[in-house]
Amino acid sequence: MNAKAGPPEVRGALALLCLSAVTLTYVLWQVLSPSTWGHVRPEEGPTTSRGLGSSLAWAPLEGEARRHQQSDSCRLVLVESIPQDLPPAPGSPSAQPLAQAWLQLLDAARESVHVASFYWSLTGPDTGVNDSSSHLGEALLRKLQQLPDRNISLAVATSAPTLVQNATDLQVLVARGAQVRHVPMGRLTGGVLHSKFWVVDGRHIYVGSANMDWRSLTQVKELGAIIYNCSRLAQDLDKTFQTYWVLGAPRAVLPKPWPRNFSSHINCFQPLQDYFDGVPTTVYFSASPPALCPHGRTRDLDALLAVMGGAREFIYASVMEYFPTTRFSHPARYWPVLDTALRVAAVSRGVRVRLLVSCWLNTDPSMFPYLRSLQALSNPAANVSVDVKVFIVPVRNHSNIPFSRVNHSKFMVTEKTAYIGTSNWSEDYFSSTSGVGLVVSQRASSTQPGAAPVQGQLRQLFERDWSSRYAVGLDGQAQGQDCVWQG
Ligand SMILES: *[C@@H]1O[C@H](CO)[C@@H](O)[C@H](O)[C@H]1NC(C)=O
Ligand SMILES: *[C@@H]1O[C@H](CO)[C@@H](O)[C@H](O)[C@H]1NC(C)=O
Ligand SMILES: *[C@@H]1O[C@H](CO)[C@@H](O)[C@H](O)[C@H]1NC(C)=O
Ligand SMILES: *[C@@H]1O[C@H](CO)[C@@H](O)[C@H](O)[C@H]1NC(C)=O
Ligand SMILES: *[C@@H]1O[C@H](CO)[C@@H](O)[C@H](O)[C@H]1NC(C)=O
Ligand SMILES: *[C@@H]1O[C@H](CO)[C@@H](O)[C@H](O)[C@H]1NC(C)=O
Ligand SMILES: *[C@@H]1O[C@H](CO)[C@@H](O)[C@H](O)[C@H]1NC(C)=O
Ligand SMILES: *[C@@H]1O[C@H](CO)[C@@H](O)[C@H](O)[C@H]1NC(C)=O
Ligand SMILES: CC(=O)N[C@H]1CO[C@H](CO)[C@@H](O)[C@@H]1O
Repeated sequence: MNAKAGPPEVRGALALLCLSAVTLTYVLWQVLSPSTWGHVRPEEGPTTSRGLGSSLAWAPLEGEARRHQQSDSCRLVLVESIPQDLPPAPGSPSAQPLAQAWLQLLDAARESVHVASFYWSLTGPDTGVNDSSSHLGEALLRKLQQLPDRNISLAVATSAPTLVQNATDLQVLVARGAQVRHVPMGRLTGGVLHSKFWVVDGRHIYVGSANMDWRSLTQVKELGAIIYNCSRLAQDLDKTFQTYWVLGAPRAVLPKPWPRNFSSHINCFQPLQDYFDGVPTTVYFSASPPALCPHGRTRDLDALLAVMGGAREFIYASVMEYFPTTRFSHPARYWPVLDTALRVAAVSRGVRVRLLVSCWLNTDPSMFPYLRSLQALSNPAANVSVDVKVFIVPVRNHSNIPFSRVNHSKFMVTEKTAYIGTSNWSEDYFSSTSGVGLVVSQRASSTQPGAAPVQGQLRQLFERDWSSRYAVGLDGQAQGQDCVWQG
């Protein structure tokens, strides 16, 4: 299957989305240079990933060529973590448990595992916590340690400086033969490496909100996707991994421009078109910040604007925090790009907007005026439908575990498209912090009536959360001072 095999009507719809994003971006925010929106060049010849370091076992060119010819049959599965003692209502939809999916993915590995993660903290002692809920993280670390014994190379890109001082995971893995690079994003772009994804054997992918942290498996609400047997997409995402790898080398500088072999041919304008489990699918990966977007790579912010701009019925978004400002520069600068796109959708196109924002012990109360401002737009009489709720994960008897009991998910769904990302919604996450976004759209299949398109599945998960007892309106108990669940 190749890019031309996809259904033309889906391709047309996506191109339109890109165009509306261009218009929005252009009009709204002059900082975003429209020059990257040019059409990508046709195939630039076979690319290889051999630059990853000669000692790494990587498929030789012939192997890659063979894999390209092999007909892939991509399969996408949504995965999630639900914090312990927070059972969803009986009969409510759920995705595959993340821990199970990660362990299976490592079992399936044959040649190589590439992992990008903000930080690592897979064991209880790393965090100074003795709690039985860390056992899944510890099992995952053991399986990662076994990879070199199975003749599978393990390459890790993580943020420098190290966030969790006492974590020993990476030393343990290096001792077993893993290659680790610490990417000094602070020096390079003023941000952090915040991406979270895996590329396995250049053919399977994980992407989502979870870091390599045991709490992501049992104490934090996370959402992600695994795509199996999809080498063209996996090799495209691996190019983003390669950008981190290059920047993690000693004394690395930001290439300007990036060499041509980092260019992407799969993007907003030319998404991959394929049948996923028989379902016609268009899909691409975005990246941030712009400095880490080689030619042809759609910027994460543009991807979000394209998805919002394409919505005609609804936009449901679940994010950890929502600030139409910068977060890390002082004084904060107003940055209304995403906020405006939501307002435009609601007012100009009558799109139903729902925003679910996490509220936890560390939530900055200065977020609430912005949420109330968005909510204030709601006017049913004029068909303007905007609703904001905050999601509070009850701490229950888990107060011994720091930085947990929070919804960390970052996703958005419209009637057309699902977006799964790694960025908080404030300016810094798009200007200096590295992240990736998965943008995917499926058409209900006439031959496989049982298979719900991914945007339908994600909508169900959103609606489950939106209507759960832990999601409360802004006029409810959460006034911004108190994100502790009272119920
Ligand atoms: C591109 O080529 C350079 C030099 O050979 C190499 O270091 C780099 O890893 C390559 N990039 C990709 C994405 O393969
Ligand atoms: C290990 O992997 C490399 C590269 O994939 C391969 O050439 C070699 O034969 C493998 N060794 C074993 C013992 O399987
Ligand atoms: C990290 O290690 C130091 C020294 O061993 C210790 O004092 C500190 O409590 C540890 N921190 C955590 C979070 O475990
Ligand atoms: C952890 O807790 C268990 C029981 O809660 C206890 O048996 C064990 O000794 C503790 N381990 C450490 C290292 O404190
Ligand atoms: C991937 O494809 C192989 C055959 O090429 C198949 O055996 C395997 O089950 C597929 N994996 C998944 C998870 O679909
Ligand atoms: C996102 O925002 C929260 C605050 O709500 C912050 O603690 C976190 O570090 C940010 N980035 C991540 C990891 O999502
Ligand atoms: C609101 O939408 C309904 C149904 O689409 C329509 O009948 C009605 O005229 C609209 N009202 C306004 C004020 O636009
Ligand atoms: C927390 O409560 C659950 C039941 O709600 C119980 O099974 C578990 O043992 C408790 N954990 C601790 C550390 O008290
Ligand atoms: C914002 C968000 O995703 N909230 C969810 C957090 O986790 C619980 C448990 O699954 C859900 O019910 C919430 O809706």
